[in-house]
Amino acid sequence: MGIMQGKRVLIVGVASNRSIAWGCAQAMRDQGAELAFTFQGEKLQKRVHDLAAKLDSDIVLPMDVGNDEQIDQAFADLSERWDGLDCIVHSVGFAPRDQLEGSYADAVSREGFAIAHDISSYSLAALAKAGRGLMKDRNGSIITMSYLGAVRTVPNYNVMGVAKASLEANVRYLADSLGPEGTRVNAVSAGPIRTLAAAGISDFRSMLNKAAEQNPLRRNVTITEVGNAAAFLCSDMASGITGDILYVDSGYHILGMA
Ligand code: NAD
Ligand code: 0WE
Repeated sequence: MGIMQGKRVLIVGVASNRSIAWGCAQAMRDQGAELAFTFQGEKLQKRVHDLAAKLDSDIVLPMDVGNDEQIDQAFADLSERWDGLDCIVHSVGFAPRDQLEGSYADAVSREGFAIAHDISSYSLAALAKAGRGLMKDRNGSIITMSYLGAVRTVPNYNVMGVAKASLEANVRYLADSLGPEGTRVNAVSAGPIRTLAAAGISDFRSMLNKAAEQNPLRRNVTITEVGNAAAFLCSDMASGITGDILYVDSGYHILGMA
């Protein structure tokens, strides 16, 4: 029997079969979870619908995490299908493209900062609030995806790093707030992976190569490895873990010097 048998999971952030959210969905389905999915924007509807079907799910709901009405509608629709919810996988990040190139002080703007923090950090709290009723008193678990740029500077990551620092603090505050009703909140901090969000980041390939040369395992991580760690954190195997950041990065973050 899988470690997520009988768990109902909402997956937020599938855009393709390379998405980290898709790795989480596959790992959790393998461990026995039942899945529901959301998608951002009509362009992704068919793609996410077809992917969901591969994991035996026909619950596919529109949700832009920047829009409170869409968040409320998605959870209202979900509650018509499920009388409770055990896990939320939040795998969403966004900053306007012009924020992610050049020196931080040159690139950052009030608007870019606001959008990055709204979509990449506040949205975790928004989902936790919207899902609170369905998740209460079920030993539920919420996870999100972070990156080392939250705690160390990474060239060009810029305001996304500031937003990930906020996301990680959000994990701690939500964990303390929702712990009394049995809900745990954690993050996986993943090493670099080629996904749509990474496509078009200039020199992403050389970042992947450099990380793989330097990290202890001498290779990059896969969405399967991130998904397996996510499944663990969402399972009752991790019942004592909340408010924490679990690195799935081939050990890169331990290095003091390469
Ligand atoms: P991805 O492009 O496959 O996924 C990003 C998702 O965010 C997409 O599904 C997109 O639709 C969604 N999204 C963006 N804005 C949204 C909005 N307003 N409303 C709803 N959804 C929205 O890329 P990914 O790499 O799988 O990214 C998932 C998460 O993993 C992000 O938080 C990212 O920061 C994080 N992460 C990525 C890497 C990496 O190297 N790829 C490393 C560490 C952490
Ligand atoms: O979190 C991320 C990427 C998030 C991201 C990507 C984009 C590209 C398209 C956020 N917003 C946008 N906006 C767009 O318009 N990662 C951890 C992957 C990533 O992105 C980088 C990295 C790494 C690693 C950008 C610069 C430097 C390193």
